[in-house]
Amino acid sequence: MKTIIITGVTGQDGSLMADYLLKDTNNFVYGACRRLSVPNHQNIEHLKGHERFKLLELDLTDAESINEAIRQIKPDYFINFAANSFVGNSWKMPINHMQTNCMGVLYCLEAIKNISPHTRFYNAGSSEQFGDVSYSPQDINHPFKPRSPYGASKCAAHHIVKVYRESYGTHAVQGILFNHEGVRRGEEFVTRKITKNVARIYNSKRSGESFAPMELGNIDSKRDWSDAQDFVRGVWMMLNQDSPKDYVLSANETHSVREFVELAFKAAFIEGDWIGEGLTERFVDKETGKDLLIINPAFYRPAEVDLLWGDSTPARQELGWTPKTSFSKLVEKMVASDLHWPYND
Ligand code: NDP
Ligand code: GDR
Repeated sequence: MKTIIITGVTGQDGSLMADYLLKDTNNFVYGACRRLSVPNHQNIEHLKGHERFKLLELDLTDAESINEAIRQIKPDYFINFAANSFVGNSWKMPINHMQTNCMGVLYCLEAIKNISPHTRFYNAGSSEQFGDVSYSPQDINHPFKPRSPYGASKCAAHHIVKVYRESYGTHAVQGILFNHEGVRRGEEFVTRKITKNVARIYNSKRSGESFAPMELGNIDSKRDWSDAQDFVRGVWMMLNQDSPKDYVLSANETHSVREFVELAFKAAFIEGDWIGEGLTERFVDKETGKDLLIINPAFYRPAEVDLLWGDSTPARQELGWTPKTSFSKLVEKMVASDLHWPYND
């Protein structure tokens, strides 16, 4: 039986990875999460009591808790999905981002090197490392040009993973993953914020109540969005190569926030028109003439990554990884979930 520690198991990717790995009866999953006064375990509630799933207390900023977990379990795999993952927050808490997303990774690598060198390590890299991009689509060779403290913390982690691999032979891989979403996505991220707001507005319209428009920042930035369920499969494939190699995972297409908004309202049978420009631009309901969306400059970032567009050809060719969910299906699935509508993939 393979033993696997997953950090960040309460989050989107960690909980999906736990679900994915527990389908195989040969895996035992330790879900690592930190102590919170009010636990937020909704993504893993269904796993409690599972005979091959156990919770483990671990804080990525506390080296000793990582050492202790690795000392006790000596896992076959250590999948690190824990991070302060919200880019927008990273200007407000840059030190926390560096401590969690970079120092935390170093603590894991040190523990594996010293206590359990056979453990295979995955670290969650990000397309934010490419930042102010030089060319499109971005592949694994694209230079790192981060635009946020979050992006910088992920670049630093990337370099230290490579150093441990080359210096100590640690079986450590790092996926550079473009944006991936789903029904467990945190509500601050733009996709989920949009689908939650679309559901709220739909329900208000249906019951004849007035509604406030949703408020977004830069609707012209472009992202390469995929389904997180497709990505956890790809991560597991990366970890099971004979020798470690980093890969990009992406849909290989890019869409603006504006397009996501249009598709999300369409999925709830609400049609709108864009009116105005810049900070006064609005998305207006064709049926009622009311504002569905307005721009709020508070949601702009001090520095923006305008365009991300990935090239995951090597992962597709060498690992045999193929994503299953299209962009439009992803939007429909997220809207249906927030509306509590049935949805078949
Ligand atoms: P989430 O924000 O959904 O989950 C992050 C997890 O990290 C949560 O479980 C959180 O726990 C945990 N965490 C945060 N700080 C600590 C800490 N100090 N100690 C222990 N656990 C901690 O992120 P995702 O699942 O979306 O992303 C997973 C990883 O992939 C992250 O590293 C992210 O940066 C990276 N990534 C994500 C992409 C995406 O599009 N989703 C794209 C590229 C990279 P708690 O519940 O206690 O807050
Ligand atoms: P991102 O995701 O920064 O790409 O990081 P996010 O959904 O936060 O932003 C995407 C784009 O939307 C624009 N935007 C807004 N974003 C938020 N959150 N809220 C708004 O109101 C809003 N209005 C416009 C942003 O400016 C941005 O351009 C995600 C995270 O999962 C990271 O952890 C991961 O590494 C990267 O994806 C790849």
